[in-house]
This record gives sequence, structure tokens and C-alpha cells, in this order.
Amino acid sequence: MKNDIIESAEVIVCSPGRNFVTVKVTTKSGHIGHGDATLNGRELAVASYLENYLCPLIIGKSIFQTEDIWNYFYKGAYWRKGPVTMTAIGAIDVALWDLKGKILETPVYNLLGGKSRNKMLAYTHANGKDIDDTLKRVEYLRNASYQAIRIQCGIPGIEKVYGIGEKGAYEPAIKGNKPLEESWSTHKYLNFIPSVFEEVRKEFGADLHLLHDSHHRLTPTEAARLAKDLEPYHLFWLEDVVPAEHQESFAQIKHKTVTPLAVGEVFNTIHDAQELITKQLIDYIRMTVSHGGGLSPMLKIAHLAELYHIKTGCHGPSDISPIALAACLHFNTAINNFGIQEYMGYSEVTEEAFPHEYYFEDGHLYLTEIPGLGVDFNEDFARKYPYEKAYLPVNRLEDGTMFNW
Ligand code: EZ4
Ligand code: CO
Repeated sequence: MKNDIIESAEVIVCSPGRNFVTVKVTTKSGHIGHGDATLNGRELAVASYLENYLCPLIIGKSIFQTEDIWNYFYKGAYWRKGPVTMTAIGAIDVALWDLKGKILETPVYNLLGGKSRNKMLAYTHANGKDIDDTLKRVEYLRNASYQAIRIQCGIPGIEKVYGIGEKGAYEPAIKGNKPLEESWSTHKYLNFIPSVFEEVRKEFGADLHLLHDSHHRLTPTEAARLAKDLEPYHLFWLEDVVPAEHQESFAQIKHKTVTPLAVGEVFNTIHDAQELITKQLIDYIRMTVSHGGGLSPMLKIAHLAELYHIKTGCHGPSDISPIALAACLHFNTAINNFGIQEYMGYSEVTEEAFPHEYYFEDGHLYLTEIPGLGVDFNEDFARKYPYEKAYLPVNRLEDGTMFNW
């Protein structure tokens, strides 16, 4: 087909509102496609992987060969998997799907399976410093039409806790040359968290969908205790209870509780989730398109999960760009087993850098009929904000032991 040959591939690292790594692929015919390669706190590693190894190799290839190009990079590198590699491959893959849509003049979802739904249930975060503050934030979000809310709360006796920022806006990466240090006590956390959900249910009733993220901090036994303690509050899901290097950990949890389990935001290949899916140890797979190697492999993961009653819940923090979020929305629209989409919104500067068609309304996210992903990159504007080094926090137990963040 004419129009489909790649002429250039460029990586733009900048900080419009926060750091983002954007891939721009241009065809000989002058069409432009974008992919997001942002990996929070490790941005330059992905940019280097793209600039030095992937971008030069796609010149002259056809944008339609997404499956072959993906495998060329995945199998062809010999060194497989890992967040840096897979985010880089994913950014190219998404940019090519964006181009396919633009050249064929159709939304990307039409190329992935077509429209399976008209709108997508979204959840956002209520991060309160204490129970009263949490209740106020839930009230605010409910008035803003959210029907699903992730609840995080400061823990009495712990100074800095995951998800609870100084200001309102959520941004875990802190600018500077050294990570911030947070602290942790599983004992205090487990004793306190069920009371937060008790209060939220008392105040807001049974209809609201409630979610919670343990951010990889529990052992399987502790996770089972939390999941059982939360059963009376009927969570939509309990997320990342244990670090998931051992997929079999989930068997110990799953077989003890009916609280739905979600995991996967740090996964990057189907192999990270294969046992969780085929043994039905989770309820939601949270891999996201940009960190999961792109749309091509994510479709395979969704289709495998569909066979085992597992739904999707793509990670959608504000540290992936609107390009990556839009890629998730096209993926969500096309698959049958969509569950929910995380949505935190963006700063005004980020919104201006990435003008987009998708929109939030009445608790849901919507796509339009525009060809491609429906996100633009306002490059001149974005380049006015140069990259600034920022790290995710690290986490220590109260006695100083290095722990999981
Ligand atoms: O820690 O996006 O569910 N969401 C999360 C996020 C992640 C950050 C990492 O960059 O767990 O807050
Ligand atoms: Co999470």
C-alpha cells in the first residue's frame, strides 16, 4: 500500500507538567503517529533504548507490519522482557497503530476488534490524610460524577504513606537528585485500613464502587487477612497486595477470600501474568498498554484473560501521557472483557501539550470517531519545558530496613 513507509522516528523527552517521553514516527507520505515511552523515574533509559536501538531499525519498514516489527524487536534483541525494553517496544507499536488508523481513516479501536462498548467505567483516587479528609474527598469526587473511587488514607503513626501527597494533586515522583524516603508499618496499616472502608460505606452506602491499592507491601498471609477484613465492604478490587514476582503467592490469597484481586501495573509481558490468568488467581489484570509492550501484545493478554473470567483494569496514572491513556481507551473499547479504567486527569500544562479527543463525563470515559488514537502532540509547546530529573520514592520499615515502595 502506498503511504505506509516509515521515513523517520524521533524521541522527544520533555516535562510539560511532568516528565514524558514521546515517540514520533513519520511516514514518507507525511503522516505522523505518536507513542508514549514514559517510565516514571527511569525516563532516560527508555529514551536511550529507543534512540540507539529501535528507531533506526524501523526506517523503511511498513507501518502495517505491527506484528512483525514487534517480534523483530522482542525476539530479535535476544534480551527479552523488562520494563525499559517493553516500554520502548510498546511506544513504537502504539505509534504504528496510530498511523494505521490515520492512514485508513478510522479510529484505532476499529482495527483491534471494533466497538464492544460505547463508554468505559473510570475510577479515580481519593487520597485523604485522615478519615475525615478521605470522606471529604470521596464526597467531592462523587459530586464530580465518579461512580468508582480508589480509597487511600494516611495511617496514624506513619509519617509519609504511599499515595498521600502534601498537596491535592497526586505525583509520586519528586524532582531532584535523590528519591524521597517514605516509611512503613504493616502492623499499623492492617489495624487501621478496614475502619476507613467502614466509614466510607456508612457515609456513602453500597452503590459506590470502592477500590484500594496495597502497593506490593504485604506477605500472602497478611494479604489474606486484609482481603478477609475488607469482605464486609464489598470492594470492586484490592490491588497489588503482594509483590508479584511469585505468581503462586496469589493462590494462598485467592483461596481464602472473596474480595476481588487485581495486579499487574508493573508487569510487562504475558509471562508475568500467565499463571495468574490460567489458574484463575486474580479477577483483574492491570497491565497497561505502554508498559505492557504496546497494543499488539495487550490484545493477546486480554484474549487469554477472557477465557478465564478475568477482566482488564489498565493502569492509568498521570505519569503515562494522554497518548498512552488513549491507547488504553481504544484497547478497552475493542475487547469484550473490559473491567474498568484508572483515570487521574492531567495538569493544565500536560493537557495543552497533548490535546485529545477522549473525554470524561458522568463517571465514564468516551472516545470519538476521529481516525487514529485521537491525541495530538503540541511539540513546540512541550519542548519549552525541558526534562527535569525526578525519582519515585523509596520506602523503609520503621527500623530502617529497605522495603517495597
Ligand atoms: O505507583 O504510577 O495504581 N496506581 C499506582 C501508581 C504507581 C505510579 C508509579 O509511577 O500504583 O500510583
Ligand atoms: Co497501583
